Amino acid sequence: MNKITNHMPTAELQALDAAHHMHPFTAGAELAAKGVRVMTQGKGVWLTDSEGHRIIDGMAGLWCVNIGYGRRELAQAAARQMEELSYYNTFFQTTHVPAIALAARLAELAPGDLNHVFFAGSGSEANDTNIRLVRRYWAIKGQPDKTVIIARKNGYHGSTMGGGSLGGMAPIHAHGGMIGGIVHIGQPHWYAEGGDMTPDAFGLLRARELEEMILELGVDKVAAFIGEPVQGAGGVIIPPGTYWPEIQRICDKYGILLIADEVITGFGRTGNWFGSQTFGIRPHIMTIAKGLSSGYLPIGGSIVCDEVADTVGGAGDFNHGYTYSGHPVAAAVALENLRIIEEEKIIDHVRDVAHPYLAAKWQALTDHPLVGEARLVGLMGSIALTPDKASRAKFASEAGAVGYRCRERCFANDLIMRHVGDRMIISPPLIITPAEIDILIERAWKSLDECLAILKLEGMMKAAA
Ligand code: PXG
Repeated sequence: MNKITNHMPTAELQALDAAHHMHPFTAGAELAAKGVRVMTQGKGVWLTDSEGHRIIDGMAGLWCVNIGYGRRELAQAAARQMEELSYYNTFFQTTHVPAIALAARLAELAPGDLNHVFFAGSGSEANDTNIRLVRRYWAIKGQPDKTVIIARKNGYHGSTMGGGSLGGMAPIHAHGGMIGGIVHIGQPHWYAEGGDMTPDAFGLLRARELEEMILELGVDKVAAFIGEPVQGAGGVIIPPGTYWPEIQRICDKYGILLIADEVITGFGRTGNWFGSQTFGIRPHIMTIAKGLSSGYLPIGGSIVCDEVADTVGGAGDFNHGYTYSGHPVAAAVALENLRIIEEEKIIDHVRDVAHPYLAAKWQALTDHPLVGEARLVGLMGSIALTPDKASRAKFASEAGAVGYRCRERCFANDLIMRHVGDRMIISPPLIITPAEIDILIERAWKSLDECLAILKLEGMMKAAA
């Protein structure tokens, strides 16, 4: 076969991709017919595709490229580590310097007594670790029946059998089923589900579903609760202020373990190192991935509190682990990424510059006829598209039909802004500048205008009955 390069015609790359590459969460045949988009380069917040378009990446890849694309320091860290020790495992009473250094650094960064790290290759794997870890913890404590994990509808925790089961997304459960011992309570999504309640009252109501579920199952059956500080893949659902304090109170009262899935919210996304700090959550375990390496290499993990780590570590082998747990090259790259976040004061930039600058412009999108609400925490945001702002109405069309049309306009305007149903979401690289935010917003307005025109043309500005 000829060498396949960036310089091949797009159509040839598309044909080869269609013939051989199965994409995640994608209708393969449909994509093959349409032709996939081919990305070729990235620098800062900018991507280039095979047609030469300069695209502003409002999603930081898949919520992960926190420091932006193309940083030479990370490439150099990887090269140095590959030459020094390209691989060794962390099983069989062995370690290496990158894993030691990264675990120690994460213990320093993580709040409270989250002092121990179990490494994985991704967020899904880390959540699978968490399932086994909390069940093992309670078994050692003499309560082997405490196995159930309570999660939330429309939560996302990955796409392995464990991660997909923790997630509360029916389309994922429909493909391959669920593992047992996981139940879901309602999400704190006031805009879509809060009706006439105030956001704060609704936040309390949804948090109290946790207490009801614990009482229904029996506290002697419940191992843990898991939640994302802010639901990401579910549509950037920022919970009402009452929600997390009430969840924390309930976890404390019944002594169940609290897992904060920080895969998206970690490493500066919400304006602090962790979303748990932004929302006042005191988890026993944090799931991390994505921004840990800014997506330069796959790495994830669980940051675990003293009590759980000491209990599990003090009771013989924990029969769990991955070939690539603490992979030295991924760990070296993650360390370099954390150094850059700290030394370049990227989280200060989010909190003091980029968030305030974007927040005003993001809020102003509610002046657009299609936009019912705009929410933003740190640099993750969403807008709700609606045919009727006053009633927060859904569209009469199938959920997502409008969002999809809006996303298509964004892509056509060289902006990556995604849709979840009929919500549009952003999560740009944390290094985005005010000038780049201006471009993002300008392209978002243009795309919304074009989307509105299309909806009118297609007669889709109708509210669901
Ligand atoms: N937890 C959370 C909160 C996530 O957002 C995972 C776990 C799983 O991580 P891995 O590394 O196994 O993918 C995620 C991943 C989307 C989308 O459509 C979001 C994710 C992954 C794929 C698609 O927004 N988040």
